Amino acid sequence: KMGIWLHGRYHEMAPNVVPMDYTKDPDVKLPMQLIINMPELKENPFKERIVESFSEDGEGSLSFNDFVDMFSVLSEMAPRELKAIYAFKIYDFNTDNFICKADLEKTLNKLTREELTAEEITLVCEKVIEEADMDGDGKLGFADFENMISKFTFLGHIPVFS
Ligand SMILES: [Ca+2]
Ligand SMILES: [Ca+2]
Repeated sequence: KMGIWLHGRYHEMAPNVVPMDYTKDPDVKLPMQLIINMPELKENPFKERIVESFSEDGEGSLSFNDFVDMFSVLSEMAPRELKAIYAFKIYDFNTDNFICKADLEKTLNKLTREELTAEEITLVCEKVIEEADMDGDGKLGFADFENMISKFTFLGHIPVFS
């Protein structure tokens, strides 16, 4: 049922491009600009990163499959572990598979909607990395990241669809 509803949502963004019939697996992608203007995403401070993280071509365009994956992961029913994998991807702004201090600063700025000063952000990030970095390399791999969200639970909640 969700698939049909999602197809309707995908179709309505570009009715001239998205066919009604998906049985022939058409090669259609919609650009990020259309997706981030959906009511579910447009107020989300992570909207560009969310869409990029689900874009198989990495350019931010979403095929219908990518689009379905995005809604599945961001739904309330998605398993916690899967949400953690995508939160890691979304927070990894420079896509090097680590969360470094700069990634974490950007994340915190967005999570707090830029209500903290630059100094406060720096202090919090240093503290979080110090506490979560188990192998001591100064950045967070996925295991460190899971450690982080168990200690600092507010960082585990990507502000998902509003
Ligand atoms: Ca990174
Ligand atoms: Ca580490």
